[in-house]
Amino acid sequence: MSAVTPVLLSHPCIKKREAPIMVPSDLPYPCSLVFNAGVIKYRGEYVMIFRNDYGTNRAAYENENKRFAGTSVGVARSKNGVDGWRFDPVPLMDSNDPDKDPEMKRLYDPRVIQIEDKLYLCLAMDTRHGIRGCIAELSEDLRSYQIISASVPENRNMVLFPEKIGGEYVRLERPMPVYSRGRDRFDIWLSRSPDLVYWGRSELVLAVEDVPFANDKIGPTASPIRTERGWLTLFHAVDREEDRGKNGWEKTWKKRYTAGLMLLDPENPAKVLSVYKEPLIAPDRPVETDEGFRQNVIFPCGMLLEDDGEVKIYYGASDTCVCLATADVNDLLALLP
Ligand code: BMA
Repeated sequence: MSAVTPVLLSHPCIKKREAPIMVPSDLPYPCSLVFNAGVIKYRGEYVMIFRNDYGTNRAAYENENKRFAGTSVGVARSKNGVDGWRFDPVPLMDSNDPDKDPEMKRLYDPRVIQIEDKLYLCLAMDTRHGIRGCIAELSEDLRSYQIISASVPENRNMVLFPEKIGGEYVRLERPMPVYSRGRDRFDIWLSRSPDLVYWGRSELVLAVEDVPFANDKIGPTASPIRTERGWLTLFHAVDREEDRGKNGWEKTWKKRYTAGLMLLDPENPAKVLSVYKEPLIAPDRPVETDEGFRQNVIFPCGMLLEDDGEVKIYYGASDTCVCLATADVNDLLALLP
């Protein structure tokens, strides 16, 4: 494993909102951690779909070995995408739902996107026989869903492009080839589909060894944004250090998660036009480095382009709360010559 820089900072064009925009005590039902949220603009408001791990707290976790009782995926809506979140009264999906398929253990890390007039949610699905990446179609009121496609294990971190490209649906994804690549040497791939159900013509997009600030694995984060130069695309990057020790609730947490930036070809998004060689967003504030369940983790699942050129990036901080960073789209593109 190659060494990476001990201290990593976000690029100065990234403006982080000082306080998290959602914390566990905001939810109307039990919540230990709220994080990794996708966001879209839908029917005149912002809709956030977030992950909630519930059923323990730091003291019970550390002193009584009390683990999380479950994971749910919930929905909240806001007029401005920043505050005033109104929560749907019950989660959209819950790992303790008695009616769920017993093969499926839980769904998590939701990335929501609208394509034409339909809403879709990409999710990671833990099953008794491995982790599968799946796509669900959401009802118009966001109160129900139907899984329309699930990969074979091991795959997750799927994101859909917001429109068809060359007449096909396109997704980024992150298979986990442990057998042939060694532990956690994971890369970003792209697949295409005529109908969102059958996926194929898969191609490697970006490999972990192409990212200087990753020594472990990389993966997709949020649906890419179309710009005049191509698809503006975030990815997450992980570096592992064996002696990071205890930094969070667990006895040891060895990884750091940052976010990188790349530009993909507008017509053939399997082709990388440019990669920014440093992290765009790094865990560099106390809420990201010194507090929370898994410290030194920032994990974006949502990115939106506003009419005035502001890009909103929604990310989970320390697997504990939801934070918001913004940047000007032209400043981001300037990093990708
Ligand atoms: C990944 C996913 C994310 C999580 C991250 C850091 O493997 O499980 O949900 O944010 O690890 O713990």
